Amino acid sequence: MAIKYELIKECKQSGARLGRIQTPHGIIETPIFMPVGTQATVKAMTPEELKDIDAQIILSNTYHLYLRPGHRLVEKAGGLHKFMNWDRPILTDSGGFQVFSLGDLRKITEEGVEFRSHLDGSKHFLSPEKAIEIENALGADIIMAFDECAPYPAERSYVKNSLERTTRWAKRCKEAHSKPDQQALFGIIQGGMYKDLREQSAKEIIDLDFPGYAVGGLSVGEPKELMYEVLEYTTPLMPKDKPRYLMGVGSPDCLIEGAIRGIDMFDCVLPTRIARNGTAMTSLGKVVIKNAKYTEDFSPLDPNCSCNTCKNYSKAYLRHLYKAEEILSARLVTYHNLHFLIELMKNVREAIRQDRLLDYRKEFFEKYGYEI
Ligand code: PRF
Ligand code: ZN
Repeated sequence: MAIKYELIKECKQSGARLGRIQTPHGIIETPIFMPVGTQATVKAMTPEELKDIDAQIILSNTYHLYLRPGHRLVEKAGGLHKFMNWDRPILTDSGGFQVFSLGDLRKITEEGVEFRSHLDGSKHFLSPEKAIEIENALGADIIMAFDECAPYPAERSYVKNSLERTTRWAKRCKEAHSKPDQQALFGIIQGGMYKDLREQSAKEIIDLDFPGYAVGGLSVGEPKELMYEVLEYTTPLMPKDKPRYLMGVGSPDCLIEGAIRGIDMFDCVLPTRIARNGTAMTSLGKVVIKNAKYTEDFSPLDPNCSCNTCKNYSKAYLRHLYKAEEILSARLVTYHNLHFLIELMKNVREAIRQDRLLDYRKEFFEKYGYEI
């Protein structure tokens, strides 16, 4: 077994869990937020900086690394950890989600997905076997099965076919996986917004017996309340002794609401993406740094933040960097946003330890507002 999950305690106020995942590259404390490093880099951050802010695990992507620089090159470098100089845990997504997002550029069959590269238009084929071959070569600690994420909204019949194919693909992924003692392969539950289809998918995927399970197919454009409702009936179907990962979710409110509903792992491009557009997540809500009201505001982005950016730089300076299109703007705001989410999850873990996550949610939202 590549990983070991230990459930430390459950919150008495909510469904949240405090846990620990042991991986070949160290321990992850859960609930955790995983910064996204699609192209073997968390945009604008060095691995040294990621360590400064206590990032415990990062996510990378099969689809992108397969197209460029190629998984065999990464393998020659000694694997993804060595290639990018990150010696802590890594999770790779299978590429399914990215390929399905290509729209007209792809064709789905039972065998897999034919698609054209977003880089040069060249033709490729990704199947469960191919995705696992790539993930085995990249060498992440946790690897994801090749699934199909149905769009929202979608007809029941479409979602049913798609989740049943996801089960058949999950089985093929498991059979293709050549390093189960070094890399933990997680299964992905689909089923859209249909309760009985989530139940069917959960049963079929859990019957295949993976070391961890993800909830896929959420945060695809549905209202947040609907996502919370789906989580409310899906997480109780999942085994207590395995980690639970909610894919592609990372706004501060969704992290808290997800943890309350028993999710242990989250990832999202949101904090890094909006940082490059000059938006900071703070304890008092969003700060859009280009706003004229910050022209002469010499206070930090977040008065309650202890990060390097907030210790040393003012909103007026960050606004100037952004307006002047200086790359330091992206670096300093990304550093702050990731620090903010990592601190938020530390607070969530402490609140679970003290059986007061619902109280913590209330305190958080009183300051933060409800806008992101
Ligand atoms: N499947 C995979 N990756 C994903 C998703 C999914 O459903 C999502 C859905 N929000 C994000 N990333 N493989
Ligand atoms: Zn800060």
